[in-house]
Amino acid sequence: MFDQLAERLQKAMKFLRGEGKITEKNMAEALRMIRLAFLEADVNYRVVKDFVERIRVKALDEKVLFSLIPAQQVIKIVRDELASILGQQERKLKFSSSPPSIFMLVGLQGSGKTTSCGKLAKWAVSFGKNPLLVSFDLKRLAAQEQLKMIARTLSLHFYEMTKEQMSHPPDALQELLKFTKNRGYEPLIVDTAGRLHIDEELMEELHLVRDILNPTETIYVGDSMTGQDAVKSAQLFEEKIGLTSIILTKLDGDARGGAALSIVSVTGKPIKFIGTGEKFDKFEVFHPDRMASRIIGMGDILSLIEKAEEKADLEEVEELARKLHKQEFTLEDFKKQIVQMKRMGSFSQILNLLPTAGPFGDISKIDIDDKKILYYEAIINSMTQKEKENPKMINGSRRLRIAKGSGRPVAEVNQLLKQFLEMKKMMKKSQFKKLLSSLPMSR
Ligand SMILES: Nc1nc2c(ncn2[C@@H]2O[C@H](COP(=O)(O)OP(=O)(O)OP(=O)(O)O)[C@@H](O)[C@H]2O)c(=O)[nH]1
Ligand SMILES: [Mg+2]
Repeated sequence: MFDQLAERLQKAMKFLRGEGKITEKNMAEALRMIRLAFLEADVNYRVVKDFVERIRVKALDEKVLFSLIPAQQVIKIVRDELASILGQQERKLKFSSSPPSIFMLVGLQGSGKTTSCGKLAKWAVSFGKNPLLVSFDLKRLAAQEQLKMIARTLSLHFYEMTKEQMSHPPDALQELLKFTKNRGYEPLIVDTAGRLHIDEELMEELHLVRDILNPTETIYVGDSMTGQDAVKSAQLFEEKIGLTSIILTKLDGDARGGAALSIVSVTGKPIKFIGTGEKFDKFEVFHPDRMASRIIGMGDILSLIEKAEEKADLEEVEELARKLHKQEFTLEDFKKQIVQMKRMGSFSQILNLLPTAGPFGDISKIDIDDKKILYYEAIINSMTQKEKENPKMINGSRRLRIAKGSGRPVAEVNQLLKQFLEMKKMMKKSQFKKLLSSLPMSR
C-alpha cells in the first residue's frame, strides 16, 4: 500500500536531509520531487497543488530555516500536511445515543460493500456489540444470498427479506426497524445495491432507505484501485444522498494511493476504515496520522524530534553535537548528554523509536540499560576535572577511588570507560554519523 509514493517521498526527504541547510533553491527541488511523487500516485491535481503550496509557505518560514534541525522540521511539515489531507485526526464511527445505530453502506458495483458489511459487523462484535445484517437490493434478490453466506460464515445475525416484503419496500423497511429495536440488535448494518453508474433508479432506492431508516452513518465504500473514479463517484453520492464517512477498500492491491489522498479533500468526509484484503480480518480502523508517518517512512523519528524539542536544552544539545562532530567529546560532555537524554526520555526509549531497518539498524541494537545511565552519572561525578578531560589517565588506583566515591563496583567504572571510548570510536564510523545527523543533537 502506497509503496511507490512512499519510496518517492522518502527520496525527496533524503535529499533534504543531505542538504543540511534549507534554501529556497533546494526547497524548490524537494517540492518538485514531492509534486511528482503525488501526481504519479494519481492524486487529484488540485489537491497536489494546494498541498505543495502549503508546504512551501511553512517550510520557508524563518522559524524553520534557522532552527536547529531544519531538514527534519520540513519532514515534519510534510508529514503533518499529509496527515491533514488524509483527514487530520481520526474520527470514530458514530454510534447513536438511542440504539439501534444504523450504518448504511453505499457505493458502485463491486466496490466491496457486501464484504465490508461483514467486516464491519465482525469489528462491532469484537467490542461486544450485537449487530444485525440486512441486504436491501430491490433489483437483485439474489444479492442477499451473498450477505447471508457471509453472516453464516462469521456466525452473525442476518435479517432475511422475503419476496413479499421486497414488493412493498417502505413497509419492509418499517418492519425491519421494528424487528431490530424489539430484539435489541446494535448496530443494524444495511447493505445496498451497487450499479456500474449512478442512475435515478438506484438513487430512488437509496433515498427510500435513507428516509425511512434515517441512518446514523451513511458510509461510502470506494474501491481504491479505481483511483480518481472512486473520488468522483464519492462526490456524486455525497451530492445525491449525503455521506457521513468513507470506507476505502482494496488498499492491499497495487493501488497507488491517489484515491485515499484525494477523497477526504474532495468530499470533506473522513475515511474511517480501510479494507486490505478479501478476508474478513483484513479491515483496519484508519489513522491518518499513522498512515502519514508510514508513507513518509521515518519510523517514529518525528515523535522523537517533538519530544526532544519539548524537553531538551537545545543550546546545550547543539554544543554537544558540535563537539561530537569535532571529536572533542569528553566524559563531562558524556555526562551532559546523559542528562539531556534523561530529560528527553530514557535512552532505550529513544532507541526504540528509531526504525530498525535502514541506516539506523545497527544503532538500535545497542544495549543500554536505563538504570545504568543513572549510575554512570554518579561515576562521572566522582571524577576530577582532569580525569574527565583525559580519561586515559584513569589508572587502576584512580578507578578504585572513583568506584568508592560513587558507590559503584570497579567493574562498572571499567565498563563506562570502555563504552565511552567505544562511542568515540563509533562516531568515526559513518553509520553513527548518520544517526547523529538525524537526531536533534546534531548540528
Ligand atoms: N483484495 C481485496 N478485495 C476486496 C476487498 N474488499 C472487497 N474485495 C473483493 O471485491 C469483490 C467485490 O466485493 P463485494 O463485497 O461483493 O462488492 P459489492 O460492492 O458488494 O458489489 P455489488 O454488490 O455487486 O455492487 C469481491 O471479490 C471481494 O472479495 C479488499 O479490501 N481487498
Ligand atoms: Mg454487494
